[in-house]
Amino acid sequence: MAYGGYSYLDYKYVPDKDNDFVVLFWAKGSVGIEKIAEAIAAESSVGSWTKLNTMNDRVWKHYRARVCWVGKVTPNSGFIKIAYPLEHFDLKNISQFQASVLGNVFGLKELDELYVFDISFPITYQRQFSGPLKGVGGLRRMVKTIKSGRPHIGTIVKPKVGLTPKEWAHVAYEAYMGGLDLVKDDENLVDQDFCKWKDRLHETVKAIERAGDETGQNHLYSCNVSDRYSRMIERIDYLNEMGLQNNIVVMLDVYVMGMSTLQDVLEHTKKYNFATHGHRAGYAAVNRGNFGINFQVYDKFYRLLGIDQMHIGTGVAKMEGKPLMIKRLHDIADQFRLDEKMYLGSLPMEFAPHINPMFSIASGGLNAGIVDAAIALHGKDTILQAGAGVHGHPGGTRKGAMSMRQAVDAVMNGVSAPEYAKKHPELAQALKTWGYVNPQGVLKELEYATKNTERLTQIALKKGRWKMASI
Ligand code: RUB
Repeated sequence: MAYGGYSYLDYKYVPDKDNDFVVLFWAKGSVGIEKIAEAIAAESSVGSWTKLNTMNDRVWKHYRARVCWVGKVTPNSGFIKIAYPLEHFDLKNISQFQASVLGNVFGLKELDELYVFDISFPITYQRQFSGPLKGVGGLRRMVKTIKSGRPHIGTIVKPKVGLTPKEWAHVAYEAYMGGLDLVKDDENLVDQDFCKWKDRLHETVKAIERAGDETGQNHLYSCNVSDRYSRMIERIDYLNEMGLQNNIVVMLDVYVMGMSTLQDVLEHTKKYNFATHGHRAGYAAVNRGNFGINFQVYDKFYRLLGIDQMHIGTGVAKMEGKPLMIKRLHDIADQFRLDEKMYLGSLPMEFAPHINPMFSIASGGLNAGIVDAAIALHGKDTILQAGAGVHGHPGGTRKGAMSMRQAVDAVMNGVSAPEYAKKHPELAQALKTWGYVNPQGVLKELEYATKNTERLTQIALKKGRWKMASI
């Protein structure tokens, strides 16, 4: 078996966790799966469609990719693991990494499907990165929740766009007064004419001060600075001049701005000691179809680069992502060792000890009736954000915020939301409006997966990507 004159199959090769990248693919095409695997390995490392007169032993020995495993599902589809040596890459350059491993391979015409499930990053590579500055512990210190250990609660001001700065800040004030820790811009609100960035910032700072005087709490504002690089830097400089480190979390639309830009912006926020908030709008364009990249790959990059709090979906509400995948994204954010404990679809990996955990954000379609289920899945080290679930509450924003806070307090007191609602009218009204999602459903799904790891792997190997439990 060969592609372009060389064979990349090396099933005896055992990747080295310190020095090899391993990429787990799903592929389907018009030729045999082994040939597909070789084509991917060639195009993403040293080869091409035909033999090269310029190839030599040194290049072949040091820089080629190795197909170390093929899990055949049908003659022309299956799972593939490919190992890439550290020397192959320009280690300080994420664009180069993406152009290699996540680049031309998606365009090979023999392929009908190509999906990158996961990448395990070797420890030596991880040393290029500094990870989150604040992470879970730092953000908890800002909001003073270290002792209680409760989830943080936030809201996305709605409507997404259109409110004036004063209107926007008034909604923020109401949310803080209802007991929320965090208010945020939506991903598509930055500096539009109806709500200029600086005006909104100034009004919101006033709202934070006013609410803080009344509640005695430190409130946060995830302030969206996303734009071209130079304007983001100007905005971050301005936030620093205002000395807002204690209340502002610099919000970045991380996926759309690209990894290399993000890397530079995060150096800037870290220099000024700002916490950061990663919104992932757009990621699903390459996550859901025949060709794509699973979000767990990005989530690992965002932690390495140093986002402090990061959207990962809810698993129980409006955005895609089954509970098993959400659980995995949590593990990526807050664990140091990722086992292959669940099923085929993820790779084991260790994070370097200096890479702090990241705070995961559950957001998209949440309301007080879903909080029990969300905490059952995400645990308490999570940030629960509800937009319409706060501002669509029949009693208005403040009562919507209260209902979210009461739902979290219920869990912290070991009581179900319907029980707690008997003495908390705002929560009762939310449950009456949107219903209650019993956490047992999600708990059962997780328990089944944990007890049936091998079975789920066998199902994946027999039926392929589209029948997998996690995707
Ligand atoms: C939430 C919302 C956010 C989503 C993005 O609003 O619009 O942008 O969280 O999804 P609402 P994700 O609470 O009204 O649904 O967090 O999965 O990236």
